[in-house]
Formats: sequence, structure tokens, C-alpha cells
Amino acid sequence: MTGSMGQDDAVQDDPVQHDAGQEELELVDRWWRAANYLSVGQIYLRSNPLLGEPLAAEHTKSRLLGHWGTTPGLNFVYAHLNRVIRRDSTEMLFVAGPGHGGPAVVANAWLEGTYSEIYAHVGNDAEGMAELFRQFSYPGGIPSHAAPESPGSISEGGELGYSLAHAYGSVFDNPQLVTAVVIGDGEAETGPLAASWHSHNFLDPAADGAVLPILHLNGYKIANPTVLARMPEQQLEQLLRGYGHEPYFVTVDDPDAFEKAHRDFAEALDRCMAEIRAIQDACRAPAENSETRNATDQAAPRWPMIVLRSPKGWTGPRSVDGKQVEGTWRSHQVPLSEVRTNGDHLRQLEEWLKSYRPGELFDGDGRLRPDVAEGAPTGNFRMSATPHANGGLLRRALKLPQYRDHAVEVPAPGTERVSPMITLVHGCGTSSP
Ligand SMILES: Cc1ncc(C[n+]2csc(CCOP(=O)(O)OP(=O)(O)O)c2C)c(N)n1
Repeated sequence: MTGSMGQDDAVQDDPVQHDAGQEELELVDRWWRAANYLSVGQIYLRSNPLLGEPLAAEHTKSRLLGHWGTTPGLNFVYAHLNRVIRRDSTEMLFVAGPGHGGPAVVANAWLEGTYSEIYAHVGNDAEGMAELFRQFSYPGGIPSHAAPESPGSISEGGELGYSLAHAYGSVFDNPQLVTAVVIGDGEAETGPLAASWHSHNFLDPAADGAVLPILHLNGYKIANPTVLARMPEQQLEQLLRGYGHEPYFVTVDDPDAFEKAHRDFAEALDRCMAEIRAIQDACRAPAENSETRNATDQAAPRWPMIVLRSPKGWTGPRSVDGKQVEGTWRSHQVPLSEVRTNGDHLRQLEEWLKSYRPGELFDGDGRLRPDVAEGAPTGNFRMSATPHANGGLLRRALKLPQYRDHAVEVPAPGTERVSPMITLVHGCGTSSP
């Protein structure tokens, strides 16, 4: 991880507890592999979910849909957030800006058990897994994007650009909530997203929750390179600092160096969470502790964020038909497009699925092994089960004033001059012409 502080500053003034031990990160990795396996399964498979028999063309879907490229990044972030939620009992909400990575949102909800709780026909065993795969982007099934019916989702990903605004909306007047939002580098080029960087200016650290933006630079928007991923890093850092953020960069140079990637991201995340807490604690300090409080009241807080640079389609096929796929635009949707008709593609798909070592993740009945399941937070701490993403659970009656009380007497048309604003504020707004 590189931050915008000089190294000496970081050592002297380090609020972070570096407690992401090896075992914890191995658990994060198992969760990530499981989510990736379930994501690939959703895109490709209609049966044989655990690869109990050699993969055959008829086990695959005849029409392949979905977006792989963004999915491993979403799964990676989700797995890491779960570690922090379990450790700190933080109320967290996850917003997937690249909501076209629907397989990730759905996979994590299934791993957390929420999916089967809500949709009983998609159980948490092999049969349920087969149904999870079959229903994805299938007639009578579920959308390929994060959607209202995706547990834990408040942001429909089909039209890019609103994730950061939605994230801020979720934390206003919600002081306990931290909303983590993954922003695609393509999405970041939309007008709404570009304007949303200013939203933290409306945040009151005492009365509102916090937003943790995670800018995901996987380099491409469909078939084109993205502006932010090509910008020199120093310039990007200055841009984000100019918006008022403290950016921490996590760069995955070597796609096989999983351990390092986990360590770097965990460290950046711990640092961000500690800084969020420090900002909030200072602003929420009791009035008698006015020294701390005044100090922070004066300065606008510099909210932390993460810039994650990782290969598009990470952990997917490195190359297909002699052309590089992982780390390029070719991984955006379905990297192996001919699994039904091309034996090489089918074999590559089987190898890809097996690379996640599903036998270590699921038992023979398709249930999550305990040493993967323990990666899930409990109850409503699961991001897929948070009441903050379920308006039905958090309904409050609207305060609706009696509009009739503000009625203006109009004895004859065109005789009264009335200010609606004054009428609403003072109860009567009639002023004679
Ligand atoms: C407003 C809007 N414009 C265009 C699209 C079409 N579109 C779908 S995915 C995508 C690329 C998004 O890139 P990014 O946000 O970086 O996601 P990732 O590369 O991780 O898939 C685009 C342009 C869209 N969904 N919404």
C-alpha cells in the first residue's frame, strides 16, 4: 500500500492496529475463492454445480450473459469488508457501482445464507447452488445486474453513475452506518459520479455516518481504457486530495501474488477504518472535551478512501485463443464465449472453475465448509441482510402537514396576490395587490 503521507510520517503517527493475521487473511482468501467460483458458475453453468462429473457442453448455458471483468474485484473487496465487520461489529452497507457485476452481489448473499433465507427455492446445498446458477440472467430468473431483489443492494447497476450519491444518501442521519462503495473507473467518467465526489462536504461527522469510497481501477470501460487508470498516479492522488480525500493506493502488479494483495488491502482498509473512527470520535466527543472537539470543528475532515488497481477479470483465464484476457478489456463480459461448441474453451472453463479448489470450499452436499462459513458476519451485520438496504424494515411515517391548513381564500379569480413560500412558512401569505 502506498499512501500520500511520507513514510516517516506514517511510522510516527500511525493510528492503525495491524491485526490482520495470516489466519484471518487465509479465511478472506477462501471466501474470495468461493465467491469467485459461485460467480463463474452463475455465468456459465446450468447443472453439475460442484463438478462432480467431468464438465460437458450440456452442463453449460446455451446463451451466455453476465459481466466477469468487474466481478473478482467486487468479491475481493466484499471478503475484506467482512473481516472488518466481524472484528469491529461495524454496521456496513455495500454499494456496487459496477452493478453489472451482479454475480458478485448474489454470490456473497448466498455465501452469507441470506439468499436462501429470502428465496427458499435456492437452498444452501448442491441443489440450491444449481438453482442459483440456473436462474442467473435466465428466463423467469433474476437480472444479471444488482437489482432491487438482490439482498443488500440499494443501487441498481444498469445505469452507471449513482453509486457514490446513493452511498452518501444512505449515511445521512445514520451515524452508526459505514457505507463502502466500489466505484468503477468507467463509472467514474459519468457526470453524476464525477459530481458526487463533492458530496462529503454535506456530511456532518457527528450526526451522519461515513462513506468509504473504493475506486476500482481495473483499467477499462467495456472496450476502452479509462481516464483515471491512465492518469499518472501522482496526478490522480492530487485530484482525489483536491476533492478532500486522503487516498490510499493498493496496486496488484502480480496477479498471482494473492497473499501480498490481501495484506496490502487489509492494511489500507484498517487504516481507513481507523481514520474514519478518529474523525467521528473527535466530532462526537462530549462538549466538556472541547479542546479536541473545537480542533476538528475548525478543519474540514479529510475522509480516507482506497484506490484499488487490480487486473480486470483477475483469476480468470489468462489468455484465450492465444490472446491475453486477464488484465484486458477482453475479460469485460464472458471471456470464454464458445464453451458449447469449442472443446478447448470448455476445458479451459473447467480448469478455471477448479482453480478455486471447490473441494476445499464446499462439502459433497454443496454446503459451505465451516472454515469458509466463519467468514460471514452474523445476523443483521451481514451486508446482504442489513436493514439499511431493506426499506421495508426501516419504514418511518412521513411527517405530512395538513396542506388544507395553508389554503388561501380566493373569492374571485385573479384578485389575490399570494407568495406560496410565505404562505407555507407563516400560514398566511395573502397580500392585497
Ligand atoms: C450511464 C451508462 N453508460 C454506459 C453504460 C454501459 N456500460 C456498461 S458496463 C460499462 C463499463 C463500466 O466500466 P467500469 O465502471 O470501470 O466497470 P468495470 O470495468 O469494472 O466493468 C459501460 C460503459 C451504462 N451501463 N451506463
